[in-house]
Amino acid sequence: MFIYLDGEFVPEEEAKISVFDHGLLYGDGVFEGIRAYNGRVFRLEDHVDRLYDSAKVIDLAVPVEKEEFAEIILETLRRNNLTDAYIRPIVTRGIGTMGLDPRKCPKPSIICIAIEWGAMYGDLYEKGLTAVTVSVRRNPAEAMPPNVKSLNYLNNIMAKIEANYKGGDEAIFFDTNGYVSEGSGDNIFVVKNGILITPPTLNNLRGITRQVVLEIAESMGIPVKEQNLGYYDLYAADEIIVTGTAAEVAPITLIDGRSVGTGKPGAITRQLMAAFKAATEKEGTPTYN
Ligand code: PXG
Repeated sequence: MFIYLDGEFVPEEEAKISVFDHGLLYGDGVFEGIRAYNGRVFRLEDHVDRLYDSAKVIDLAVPVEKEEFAEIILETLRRNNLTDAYIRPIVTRGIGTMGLDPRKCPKPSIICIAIEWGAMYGDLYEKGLTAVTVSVRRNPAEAMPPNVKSLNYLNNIMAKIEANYKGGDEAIFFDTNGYVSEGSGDNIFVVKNGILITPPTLNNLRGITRQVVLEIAESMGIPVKEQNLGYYDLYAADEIIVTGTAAEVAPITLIDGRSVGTGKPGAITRQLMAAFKAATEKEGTPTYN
């Protein structure tokens, strides 16, 4: 496996960064999670845009232009002969000394990893996932905006740990106001009376899969709403869906011990899963040619 590291493709064993990189010392940096299907990178431009927006918000100047970054991603796939892959671009604050002042880090590092990674939830797409709501709250936007996809994922990891102990496949966060936020690594939708509803993106990551699902739903004539939700809306939902680059479009059929709807993936969920799969098979930036 070859990893892109600051201008070079190096074998995985040689892909090392300094213990003084503030990405390690402070979680100071940003990343993306992207998938390629069938030799095409799905929504490449949207992911690159979001990476640069995350970087901008933390005052991190990415040392290459967006077009070059997109090319680094494509070339990482080519060097590894991948057509279907999970891609992880990372920009760290770079090497500094102790002390959290980013001015100590003159040169950000760019890393790009691409690996094969199949469906994250295996056979659960048929059966549905078990979700649990967790007591840990999503970082409020006024503290650390969930829209910054930063290298500090401890808020999400704390939620995941809680879900693990409670026996859930995924954790569902509330925000500090008690509104539904998102999963530990995916966005959430509910279906109620034929309407697809998802929270607005102040208290969660503006997911690219979320956006694709909203577009697909509109094109299929499924009514959609962006609206704050409470735990009532989860327990009373006809269907619940989580969406993410890793998770793709996945049904939740049990939440906090309650069956969702019939306890099986619902009709709208199944339509959206199929349409999403079709989109990934035909859309995207070609890697080869
Ligand atoms: N919310 C959070 C907190 C995420 O981390 C999403 C929503 C969905 O966003 P996209 O743009 O992917 O639809 C994410 C994305 C991993 C992994 O390594 C996690 C994500 C994406 C890729 C890999 O577990 N989360």
